[in-house]
Amino acid sequence: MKNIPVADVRNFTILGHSGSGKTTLTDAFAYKLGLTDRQGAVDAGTSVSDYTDEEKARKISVFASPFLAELATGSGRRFDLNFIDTPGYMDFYGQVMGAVRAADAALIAVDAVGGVQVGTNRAWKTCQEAGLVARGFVVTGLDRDNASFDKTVEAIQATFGSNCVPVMLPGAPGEVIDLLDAKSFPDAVAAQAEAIKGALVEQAAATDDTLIEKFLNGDTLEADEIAKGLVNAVADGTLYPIFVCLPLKGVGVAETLNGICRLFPSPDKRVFADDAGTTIAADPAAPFVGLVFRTAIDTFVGQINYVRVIAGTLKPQMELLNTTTGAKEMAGMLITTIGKKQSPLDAAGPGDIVALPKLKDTHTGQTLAAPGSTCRLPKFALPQPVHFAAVTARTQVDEDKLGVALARLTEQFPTIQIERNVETKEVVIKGLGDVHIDVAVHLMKSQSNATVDTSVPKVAYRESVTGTGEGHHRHKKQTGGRGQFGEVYLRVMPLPAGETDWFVNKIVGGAIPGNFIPAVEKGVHEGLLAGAVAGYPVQNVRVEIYDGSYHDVDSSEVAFKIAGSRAFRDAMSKAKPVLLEPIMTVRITVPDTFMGAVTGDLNHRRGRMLGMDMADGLQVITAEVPMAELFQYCAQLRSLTGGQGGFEMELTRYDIVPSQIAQKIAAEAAKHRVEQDEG
Ligand SMILES: Nc1nc2c(ncn2[C@@H]2O[C@H](COP(=O)(O)OP(=O)(O)OP(=O)(O)O)[C@@H](O)[C@H]2O)c(=O)[nH]1
Ligand SMILES: [Mg+2]
Repeated sequence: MKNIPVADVRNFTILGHSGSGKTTLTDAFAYKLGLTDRQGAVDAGTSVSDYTDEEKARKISVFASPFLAELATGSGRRFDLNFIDTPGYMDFYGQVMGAVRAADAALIAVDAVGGVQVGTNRAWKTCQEAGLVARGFVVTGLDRDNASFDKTVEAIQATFGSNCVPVMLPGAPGEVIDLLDAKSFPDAVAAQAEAIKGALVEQAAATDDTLIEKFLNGDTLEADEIAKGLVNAVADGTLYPIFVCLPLKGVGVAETLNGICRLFPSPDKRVFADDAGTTIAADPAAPFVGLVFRTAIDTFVGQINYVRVIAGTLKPQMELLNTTTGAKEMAGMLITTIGKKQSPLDAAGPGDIVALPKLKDTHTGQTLAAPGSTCRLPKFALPQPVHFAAVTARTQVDEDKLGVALARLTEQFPTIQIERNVETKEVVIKGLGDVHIDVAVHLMKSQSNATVDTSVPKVAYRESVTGTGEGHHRHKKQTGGRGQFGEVYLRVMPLPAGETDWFVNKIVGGAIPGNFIPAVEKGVHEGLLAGAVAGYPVQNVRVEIYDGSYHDVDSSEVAFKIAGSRAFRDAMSKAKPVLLEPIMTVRITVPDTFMGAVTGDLNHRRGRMLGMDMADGLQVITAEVPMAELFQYCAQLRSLTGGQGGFEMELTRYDIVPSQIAQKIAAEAAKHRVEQDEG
């Protein structure tokens, strides 16, 4: 395959709103390119792109799936084509972020019924952020009821600019019109077609002296000449071509493939730079540099890393250096995948995507390069998790496998975080949505045979005081021989902001001898671990010991420790104690029509509005909401907005839980303590 020059390599990622037809388009491409005998279909579970059990069961894409194919054009020119189909669900957005960094161009699928949606905007923005300049649109779903090509184009232009221009139009049923190729147009669209083509030809002619001469002489420019003139406009983002395709009917597929090959730039046009800003030329003879954009776990092969070759030529058995970690690696086999099918490759050059099985210690986002290289590609920031679930292994056997299962999850999804919370003693999986967590739990079972149950995580509450309280404990025990004696008086109050000195000894006259003070402090410290309200850790308090008494023979460290701890509990319960809860700042992005529903719902969640803004045609609501109210929020937001809303959140501070709710939590905690004591 590598006798194809870099100029004839193309590399696309297919992006778009969920359900906009990305995978259906990918299946149509794969079939047209001869990779499958029959066209795969998402609904029938035969898609070559949504081929994993998770994707087949849910009929949605979960992973970024690449494939490599060759296209022979009528003129005898052969293209080496790489595609990466991506998931539209926000839950799997991490996969999209890898794909946009690995591709030279983005094809954004826009469904002709739904038009421009939140996911369309997100795709565009992700490309902007990743510096992926060459973008185009494929209008899909034209065979559906209420589909409109013209309205879809209008919406695309209204959102992304008038330099989004159709290069194809829908024709008679079962036909499309390739504006560059067609010499004449059907009457129904002639005026529109002539106008668009005229503008495209003019734009193309302006890029080249010979073309402009031909154009001014009134000569007809050939399709390839027009395309050649337009490639640079696509490469530098002054033209975003719009294609039309009816993938389920096989209409427009060949024309779209042909169009994207001639209008989109080759890998030497997307400028990759290392993290020091040095450009990396797409030279097949240069030392190898590649980006790992996805790590997968394959049932048979184990770990597979998908690599986008940026420079050099990768060959089997090549020694490699992971320049991100410094680890030495060895490329064993190079493989290309289409669905479950894997075929060996003997070389991969700039622009190609190849899978490397069984690397030792290499993961998504890292750079692989020739030994001795110092080239490292810039890191990309991943979105923060918004949906949390506590997981519990069902049996001891499952518990033993839990560690490996969780590690495999984070390898495949760098957007998943695992937290072992010492306060709540729970293992919490954090992901980008409820579907993400659900997929994760299934994968733990299917890949690692670990069955886990999930539950809403416990909130890591804290406790503090709002007033001053005095407490006392006299610990006295006479058990045969030597007794135990220690008496402590202390005061608890809020710790003034900015101060750290929390334990103050105000004893005068040796009421408690100095050598027992550390024991009192230890006791108070123990008291801080379980506050007086509901047994949660106490923060931001100052403790002053001011009096006490001792016994020459019976006083001991143990006795003063116990007295300190109990006196603290006594004082805290009188110092207007409160329960504190984590408060998150959330940023919710929704189309205007859902504003009322979303803000109303936030009120029910004890949310406090901080502001509203417009960004990219959408409303952005900023609010503070207690974490306890957000555990199921992503499903709620999806149902409130029909999947059009998105949100992000971060921990801002701890704040006082309203007393009614605090009472319930305290009662719950007391019940739990009794159960534990009895158990
Ligand atoms: N009628 C019609 N249905 C389509 C078309 N394209 C896709 N569909 C259907 O729409 C549904 C979603 O299609 P997919 O190809 O899975 O969409 P997707 O964008 O890959 O979805 P995600 O990957 O989950 O974001 C499936 O039921 C497809 O059969 C089309 O052009 N016409
Ligand atoms: Mg899909």
